[in-house]
Amino acid sequence: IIPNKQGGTVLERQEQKLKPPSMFKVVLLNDDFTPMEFVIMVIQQYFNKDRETASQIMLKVHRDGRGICGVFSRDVAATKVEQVVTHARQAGHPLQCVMEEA
Ligand code: NFA
Repeated sequence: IIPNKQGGTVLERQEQKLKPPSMFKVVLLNDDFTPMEFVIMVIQQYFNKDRETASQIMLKVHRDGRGICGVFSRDVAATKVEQVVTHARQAGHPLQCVMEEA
């Protein structure tokens, strides 16, 4: 909206300067206590992976300390983190799940 010399306004087309939405990796972190089977089930349930893929991701986390379960929009990533952490705490496991900008 731009003022004109008659005291009114004119509407001018906005520049299209919208950035694509940021994407976020959802990462599982290793610990010494959460059972491997529990981690495999979590990856299958919350990240839609088959058992083979879930097992590979779990072993990667176990060996390297961390592993990516998926890349999502900010809202979806935050929801996954909350769901995984809530499920783990309810089961009494210290499993950590975090999000980071991709
Ligand atoms: N390190 C855990 C164990 O030996 C397994 C684990 C894997 C935990 C991936 C957290 C994430 N029981």
